[in-house]
Amino acid sequence: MAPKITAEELKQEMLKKYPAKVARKREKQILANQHVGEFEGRPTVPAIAVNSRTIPGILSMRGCAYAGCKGVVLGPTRDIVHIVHGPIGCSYYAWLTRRNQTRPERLTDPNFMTYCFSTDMQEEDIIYGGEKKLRKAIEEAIAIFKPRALDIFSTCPVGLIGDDVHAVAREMEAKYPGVNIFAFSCEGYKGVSQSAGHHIANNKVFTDVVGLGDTRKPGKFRMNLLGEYNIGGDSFELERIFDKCGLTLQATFSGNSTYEEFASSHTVDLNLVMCHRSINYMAEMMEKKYGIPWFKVNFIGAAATAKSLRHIAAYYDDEELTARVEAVIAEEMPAVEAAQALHRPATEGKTAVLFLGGSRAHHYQELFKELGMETVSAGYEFAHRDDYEGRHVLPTIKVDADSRNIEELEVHPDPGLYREPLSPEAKTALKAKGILMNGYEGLMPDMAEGALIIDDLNHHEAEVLIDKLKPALFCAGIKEKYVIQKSGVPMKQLHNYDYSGPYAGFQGAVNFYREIDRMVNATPFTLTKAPWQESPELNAAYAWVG
Ligand code: CFM
Repeated sequence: MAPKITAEELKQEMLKKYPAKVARKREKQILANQHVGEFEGRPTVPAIAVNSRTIPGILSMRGCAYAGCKGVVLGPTRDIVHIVHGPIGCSYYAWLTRRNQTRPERLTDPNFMTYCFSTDMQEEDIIYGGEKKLRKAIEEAIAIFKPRALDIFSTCPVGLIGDDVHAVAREMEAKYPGVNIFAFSCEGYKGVSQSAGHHIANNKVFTDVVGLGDTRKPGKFRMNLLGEYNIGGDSFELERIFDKCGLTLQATFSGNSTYEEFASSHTVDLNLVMCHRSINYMAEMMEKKYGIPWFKVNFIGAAATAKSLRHIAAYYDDEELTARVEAVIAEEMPAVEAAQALHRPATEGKTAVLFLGGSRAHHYQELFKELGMETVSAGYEFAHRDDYEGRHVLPTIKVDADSRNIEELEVHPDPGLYREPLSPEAKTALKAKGILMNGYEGLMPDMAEGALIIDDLNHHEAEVLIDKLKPALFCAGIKEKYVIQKSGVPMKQLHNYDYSGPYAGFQGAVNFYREIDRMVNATPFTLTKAPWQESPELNAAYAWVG
């Protein structure tokens, strides 16, 4: 049954426990969704205050800039040696925990994914400097692994003591001219969340890798997929679909990717953007330098996958491609529809709440819609206003000191490689086909009015949500998982998929339906009782033994 409490009452319930100053800040970060106007045929929504510092002492779900740079954007690339300059914990706790899978073509192809490279900084290095140790680590890694490329990630202490990782990278590159060596100033504290790390990663990969290669994969329709990280095998499913459709995937940033694919990624005719938050910078910079157009896609949800494929076919405007895409959709959909028919009666009408990084709280609503489930509350850990409200609000976003901290690269057209971008008329024609070039419509316009939107959800607010909304399913990450389950609510990890997946594309949708049916209809946590709930007479009392 639908909860009786309104979004506004729920918000007040969350705020009432806070000291006045905290409540004043959170008040602007929690909103009852409303459609207040219209912009180009889509609802507009109220402005939400996001991408600002978490209040100290609050149990946030966020990660750090190092996580966004090393873990998220570069982590899934298999043949770059990723050296973490810092204490071992920063590396160890990021070691294979994100489930970004990879599949080298041949067994002999380099794959460093399972390794953990760290300079293991000690107190001594903090006091006397860590550059010497970093040089040694690079020499050792090159001697053993002979990589084409090697990158260095700065953790917090590196910035605090002033090690110059870029100077070390230059020096080492001079010593090993065959290896591309570059470094990231992605110290954990560099931004308010991992979002800063995405931007830092995009910048460096753009300046130091993209454009250096010329290994073009053959095909008539050549594209990159930006912002797909192959969690639980998602990229494998998308590669399967693209192959069937006759589309050439030159590079994915960065699921199942290689250095050479990044280096030659400027040779495509189209960029598809999946996760807007983590990679929009790359799409923008490639458009400015090479004239490569981009549009947003979503391959989470069978209907969304079909729609995105049709957009690609419509973009290329090729009869043969269009026919092939339609044939693939027709071939894939019966299995999806059969799975829907099987699971939907058991999931219909149930509710979900989604709190994830910067794009999945939106994308996954597609799959829940296909199960007849409603997303009653959602939000991001670190998204910006454009991800919530749509990119048309970009000119109104105030750049604060924390964001100014991250370099905004000045990019100019490449004199030899820049090709004429789409004309405004061509863009208008594409828009008529439903393709919004350089656009992203955002999470809130897509959600029902009255849904509660919460940025940077914390532990206290999650408890209120569970207590008052009693959702059938809570989707978040590992830090939240067990607390939520102990409250009797099934909890689905949508960062790492709970050791399952893929969930993207057509076969992924079938996997997801089965998993969600199982979870929302078997809730052991609501059936078991803790000993003190079953036998209240077991009350203990303090005793003083003198
Ligand atoms: Fe993009 Fe991601 Fe996400 Fe993200 Fe992430 Fe992730 Fe995520 Mo975890 S790149 S913003 S920094 S879709 S690791 S694959 S699941 S928080 S919603």
